[in-house]
Amino acid sequence: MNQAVLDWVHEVELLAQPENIFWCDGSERENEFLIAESLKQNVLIKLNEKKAPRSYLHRSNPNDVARVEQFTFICTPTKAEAGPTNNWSEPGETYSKLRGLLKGAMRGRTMFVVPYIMGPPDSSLTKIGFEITDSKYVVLSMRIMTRMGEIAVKRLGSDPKAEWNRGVHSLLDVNPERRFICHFPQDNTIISVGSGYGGNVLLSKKCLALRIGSYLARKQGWLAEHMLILGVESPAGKKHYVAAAFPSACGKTNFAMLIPPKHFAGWKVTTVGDDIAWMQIRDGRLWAVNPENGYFGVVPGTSCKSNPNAMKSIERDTLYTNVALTDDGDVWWEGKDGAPPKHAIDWRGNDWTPDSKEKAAHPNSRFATPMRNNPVLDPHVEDGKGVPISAIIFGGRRSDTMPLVFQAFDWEHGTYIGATMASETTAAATGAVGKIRRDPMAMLPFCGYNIGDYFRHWLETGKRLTNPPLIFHVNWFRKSADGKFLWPGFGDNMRVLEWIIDRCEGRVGAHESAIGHIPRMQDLDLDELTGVTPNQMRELLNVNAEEWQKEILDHAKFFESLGGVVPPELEKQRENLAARFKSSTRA
Ligand code: GTP
Ligand code: SPV
Ligand code: MN
Repeated sequence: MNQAVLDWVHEVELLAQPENIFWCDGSERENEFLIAESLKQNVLIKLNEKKAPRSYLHRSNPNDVARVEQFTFICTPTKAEAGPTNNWSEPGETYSKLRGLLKGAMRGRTMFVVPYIMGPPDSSLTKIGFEITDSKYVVLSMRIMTRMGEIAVKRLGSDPKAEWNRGVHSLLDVNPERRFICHFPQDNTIISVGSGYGGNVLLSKKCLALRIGSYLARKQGWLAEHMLILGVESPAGKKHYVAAAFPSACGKTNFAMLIPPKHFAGWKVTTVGDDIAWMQIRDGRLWAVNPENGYFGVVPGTSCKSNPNAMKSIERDTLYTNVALTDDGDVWWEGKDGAPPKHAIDWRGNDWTPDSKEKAAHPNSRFATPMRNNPVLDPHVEDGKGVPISAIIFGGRRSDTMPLVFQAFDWEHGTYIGATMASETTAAATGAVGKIRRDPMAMLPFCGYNIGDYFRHWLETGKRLTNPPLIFHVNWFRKSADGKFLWPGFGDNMRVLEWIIDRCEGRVGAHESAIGHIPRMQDLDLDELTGVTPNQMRELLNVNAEEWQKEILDHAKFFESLGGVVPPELEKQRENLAARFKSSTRA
């Protein structure tokens, strides 16, 4: 074992004083042992082996069911480096505070050391991490979500100067008052205490792959993004890859596993990743890898109708968190196929019937499942050089203003569209749900440095691309006056994806509007689309000048709220946008 790792583990051991240390090797035997222990200690409930083979249910503390953005900190030497969108705290003081909290925190408990890599084994972007944790649930989840064990130890080797991420996690007493998720980008270090849930504690994911990842990406000239990656093959056999940034719980997993409607016979969508993309420039193009090895997906709403590929992926080997347990040992959630069970145990562990006021599954209940279970896994998912990206798509939940789809005029305009995107908030983070907030590139909670520098990094990246992806914006969530979704979404999103691919191939038309290129009705394949009237379709594609006046004002307010860090190119983009509206109303 690398001496630097040994020294660090020893240091944490002296501080947290665990009863013993368990070095994880990622083997099957180890997995069986940890599951058996977790069952004994009620960390896991075994599900009915016939209905959900090798699958388990975990219930988190009801005070601990989502990411906590208010307790997430970027600890850079200066506040300016963290920028206006991050909580900042001074590194020295923060280390002291965390040391105080970790002192003796693992007494009488086992301290696990989890070695893992993020990225395909032969990618130049791949990163090594070690996570120390006192949670078996975290170890079992990391085993699904990352390439865990020996592979990381071998890759690190014995060089004491080799780069690797130090992650320390302790549950403490799972108390929101002692819950802190702290990142030290300069030290490649993460310390997370007081939570046992998802993005707060699976340190590989949002903490390393996005917050530390984005910091490293800027330094090293690549992009770490909150994006799915999918492959789409036409009946003629031509394949494109696209990456899409939608905020948390806004449809990435669903889009990445899309099954085209019957009318699109011969089209095929394959998944490279469902949450995170690491992209680098080669031959003037962007190439993307998925650093993860599994999916940590939203459960409610997942059904054979909405996402059959996700249903197949979670048929077995799945670790569920905060769903309901049926009397026959199966899992249930709101939106699952079939009638609700007459009785179940809800996510809190209480009796539940269809008459209950409470939800059976928590709105942010999740599955963790290995990506190899995905029936449409892309064949290039392990390819270290990644897949070439033809289009980047931004999108969010907007009940008004944003049309179904539009295309940016160029990279700089696309960067502006990403920088000003907004969405209604969801249950993936604690706090109000359904409130509109600006969420640049879906990275608001995940950009590990100053957002102004992040925008600049996007603009710079564009200049280095001779064959840049085209940039689009989509909105699956526009609503009619009576509050219903206008667009059926899910598989029918293929109709929009086809237009996007055809734009990349330069073989379909569009109308040039003030906000970008928008398909005319005849540019979209709407054959056999049910439930959308021509009027609704017009509403979906409509750019309402009044709504956009408000939107542009809100962009200005947002940029202003960032306190002068926004690059002038993007301010100019807003002025151009406003000017295009003026000239189009004059015309
Ligand atoms: P994170 O894992 O939090 O990053 O979320 P995600 O972006 O992967 O979102 P996901 O695909 O899990 O979808 C979240 C919710 O949005 C689920 O309840 C879906 O059913 C719903 N959803 C996804 N796609 C669509 C769509 O096209 N239309 C509508 N109306 N709902 C959708
Ligand atoms: C998200 O919130 O974007 C997620 C879930 O993917 S979590 O891993 O909890 O951050
Ligand atoms: Mn996510």
